[in-house]
Amino acid sequence: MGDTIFGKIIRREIPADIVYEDDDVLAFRDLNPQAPVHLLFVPKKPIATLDGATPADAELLGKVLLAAAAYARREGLADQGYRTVINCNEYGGQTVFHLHLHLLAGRQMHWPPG
Ligand code: DGP
Repeated sequence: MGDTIFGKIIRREIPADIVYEDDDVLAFRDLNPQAPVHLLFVPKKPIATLDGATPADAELLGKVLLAAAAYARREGLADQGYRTVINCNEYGGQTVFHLHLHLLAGRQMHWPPG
């Protein structure tokens, strides 16, 4: 799997509204928000899909999840609550093949998702 738009954002080749960064994780606002807060947390290492993740990625995936949870707590989103989503491949609705965690907040979520 080649480079993606998220690789370009990570390398600052194209702009994004970045809200968080550490050595392993970048987070920025989704271009097409589905909630008042809609962020994407991405590992800087380009894993294409969750299906392509390996045990060697366990720590990194944990860092992505914990970065999102810490952000939500810091920004006061955790008490009301929020949703995290990882879409995988075609039926999962994945369109960008650089693994990313959606963080959606600021409105009531519904179940099941579409
Ligand atoms: P997914 O469908 O799970 O692969 O989610 C991809 C998301 O990425 C989708 O919600 C729209 C967002 N997106 C696509 N291109 C860009 C971009 O160039 N910049 C930003 N910030 N978000 C993008």
